[in-house]
Amino acid sequence: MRGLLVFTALFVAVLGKKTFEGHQVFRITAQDEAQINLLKELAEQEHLALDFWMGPVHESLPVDVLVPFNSLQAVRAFLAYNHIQYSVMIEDVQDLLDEEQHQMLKSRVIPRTTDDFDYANYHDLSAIYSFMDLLVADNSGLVTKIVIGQSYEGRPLNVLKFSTGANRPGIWIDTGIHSREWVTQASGVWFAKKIVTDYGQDSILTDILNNYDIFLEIVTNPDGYEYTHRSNRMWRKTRKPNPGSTCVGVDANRNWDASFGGSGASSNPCSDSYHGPSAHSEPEIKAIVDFVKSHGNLKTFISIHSYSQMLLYPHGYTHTPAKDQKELHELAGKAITALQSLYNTRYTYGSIITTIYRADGVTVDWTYNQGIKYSYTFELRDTGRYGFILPASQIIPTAEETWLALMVIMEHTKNNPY
Ligand code: 0X9
Ligand code: ZN
Repeated sequence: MRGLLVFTALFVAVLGKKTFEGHQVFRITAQDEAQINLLKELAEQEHLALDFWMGPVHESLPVDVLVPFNSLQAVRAFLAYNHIQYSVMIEDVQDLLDEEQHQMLKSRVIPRTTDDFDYANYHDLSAIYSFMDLLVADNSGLVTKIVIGQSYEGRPLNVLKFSTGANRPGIWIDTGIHSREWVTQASGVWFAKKIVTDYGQDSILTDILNNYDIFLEIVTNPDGYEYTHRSNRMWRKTRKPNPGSTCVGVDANRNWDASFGGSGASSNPCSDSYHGPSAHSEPEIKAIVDFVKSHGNLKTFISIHSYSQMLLYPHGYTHTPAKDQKELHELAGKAITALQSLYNTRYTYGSIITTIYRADGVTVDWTYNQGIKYSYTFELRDTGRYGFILPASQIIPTAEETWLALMVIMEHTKNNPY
């Protein structure tokens, strides 16, 4: 196993991008807990190198899994033998990735202003960082770029600050903490442009920005994001090596000091939900922790993921309701109603543990426990047809509808000071 991992790592390092020819994504529908347990056993077969995009957790949620070409026969046989139902969601993952690359090559013109930027396409890290600089240059009275730290590989952790006055309470939004969730970074870019366009035009946003600063970290995991472009499109974690293991990276959404190390995370460095050696071990997370503490007056914290179409609030680690559960639940309902009004995209909502699955050490549990009442996390489009490989044609609709939900939460924040 170790030999295989070393070989794969060398392969990527020497020959470039990992390919997914003939790899498929299965959607598995377990009928009962026994089948869920069988799927958990399947997940532990490390030699199959399965990438569970969703689950397995409980019967009510489908299990999506990326199956490498060389493991297809074994997985099909296992499912058939155990009478577990499934369908093939993605016939050939590489076909989708080729199409995604084809779309990206179409917009290789370098924009000179943020009006020329191709919002309907995915972009690499340098293009997004250039976008931030253009936005600041064009809107210097409203936007500044602050660097809250450095990634493990030394990249700046850039945050856009939208502000119209000193000493305001803050609203935080982050996208891309999981690097492969590309529609989130792309939506973050669109939000940034939307804010500068609507300030002074839209009365509600203007009112929000006349009373609150908005902080937007678009590429929260820049090392991972660069890696998804250069080496492995399916990379989720940070890129810090794990001493004593050939596996790299920590799940940045399990690394927070809120029930750190609990059962909704993995202690295996090779797992995609590895919590890391200690809470806030990842520089990308420590930078946000330091920022939140030194700011001291954030009222809202929204961490954006994909996919599943969910709006979630604390907790991830316990069924004990958050003390603001009623208000958080009602507000989430209003936010998803607004979201749905645009393109009829349907979301579910509730606490993390009841709506998706138990997850320990997640961002918004930490921020909520810090006293940031309006702590939410989104899972954007879709519900699994394309999963993390959402076609670029859906970026703008996704961002537009999500913005309506964000506005509901931000306006509620403004109208309910605490
Ligand atoms: O496993 C996760 O971290 C989240 N799902 S994802 O596919 N985006 O990785 C779910 C955990 C709870 N949700 C959030 N805190 N966003
Ligand atoms: Zn995620």
